[in-house]
Amino acid sequence: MELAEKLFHKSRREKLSSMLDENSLVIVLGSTNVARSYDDGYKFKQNKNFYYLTGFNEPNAVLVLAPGGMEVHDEKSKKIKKTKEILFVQKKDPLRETWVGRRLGYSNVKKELGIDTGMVNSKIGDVVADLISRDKYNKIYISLFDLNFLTGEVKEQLRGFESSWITLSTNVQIMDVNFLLAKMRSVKNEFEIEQVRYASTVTAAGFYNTIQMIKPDMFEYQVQALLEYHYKELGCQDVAFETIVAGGNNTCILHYNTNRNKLKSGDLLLIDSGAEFNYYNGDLTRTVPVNGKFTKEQREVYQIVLDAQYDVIKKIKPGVKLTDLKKYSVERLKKGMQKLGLLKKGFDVTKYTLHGVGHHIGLDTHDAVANKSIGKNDYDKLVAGNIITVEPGIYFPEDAKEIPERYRKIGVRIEDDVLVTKYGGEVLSDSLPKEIEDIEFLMME
Ligand SMILES: [Mn+2]
Repeated sequence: MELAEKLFHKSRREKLSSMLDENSLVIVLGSTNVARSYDDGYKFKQNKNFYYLTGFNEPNAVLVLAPGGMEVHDEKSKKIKKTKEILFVQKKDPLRETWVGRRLGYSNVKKELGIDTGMVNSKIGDVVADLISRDKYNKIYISLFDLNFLTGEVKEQLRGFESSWITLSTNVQIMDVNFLLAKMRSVKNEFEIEQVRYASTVTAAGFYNTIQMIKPDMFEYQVQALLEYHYKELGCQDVAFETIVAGGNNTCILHYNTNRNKLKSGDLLLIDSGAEFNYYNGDLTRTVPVNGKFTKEQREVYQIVLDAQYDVIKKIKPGVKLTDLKKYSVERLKKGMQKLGLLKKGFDVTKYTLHGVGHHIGLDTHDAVANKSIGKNDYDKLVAGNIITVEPGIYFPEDAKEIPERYRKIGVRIEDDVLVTKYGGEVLSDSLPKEIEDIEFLMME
């Protein structure tokens, strides 16, 4: 692992520890493999909170932190060792490694990852039981969600911990660690901003190269193939989420990713996709005419969405509430629709705008961060270091009888990734055109 990465993950462990009492114990579970069918598994994806704290990308691993220290039996020196962090990893296994992939092994944890102590994951149950029996820790932080979905070898090991929960809970506060990590993850530091910037820039380049090649009668999945080819070609290892390539009426299905239909001349095509770079995500949407030329009605609806998007981005700065941006966006879209005479009295505009104006983005596409205002905590207010998407949309599906027919089958969404800085919003995906003339020019033969 590169030094910058090592230091980043170390800084996250230190930050989390600094938020806790001396008598706290934190247990963060990594992901396990998930079955796909018969003997085939889904591609391994690490638990994002675990990745944030470790940068480690193998299954069946567990991180234990004790800000006030813990004493454990050291496998290397055979002595009692005082440490603040232990990473439990899979045992070295030459046969399994030949079939499935290399394993780091506990003895390489410190050198490779910069985490003080490495241990084999078969010890996790005994170590946790031993630490708890010492009556030193009165707060234990763990993710209930991850514990609930835990399978495989670590699950077996932690069974004792789970069954001692009831007697443990009268003396020890058991709390969810996700809340603390969600607060931390909402503000990105320089290292993270660079990761998202890269993912977003590659996503923009992938869109740029792909949009030029779109022709009527292509299949949606063929557009997807081009896009994903460019992501990998430009150095991103994966997609952030299942790519959405939606033609015609499919533009009105928000998370359509079947991608099996043929694109028809005269229809719109909505592409919502992102590249993933070291687990950090981009997330962009462009809506383009399949044949390279917007119709009058498509153009009218598109311009409303584009104007709203520009106006929302202009409003972004520290202190502004994300929920207010949403209200403002819906208001702008509503005005645009009224101007075109598309909103009859009594109709609820949100029937056609469907979703909010955006979300935080980072290790998760819809980033698992604190984003609400509850009590004294106001995470709805933007601060410098947040990265959000801005993605207003209007959707008139073919069965929207109250909308004139020529406007139906038109779904338009335009999405960019925006970094909140103290000066305002910086659009990370600025290199990708979105003006009508620029898109038509890009699609010209
Ligand atoms: Mn999005």
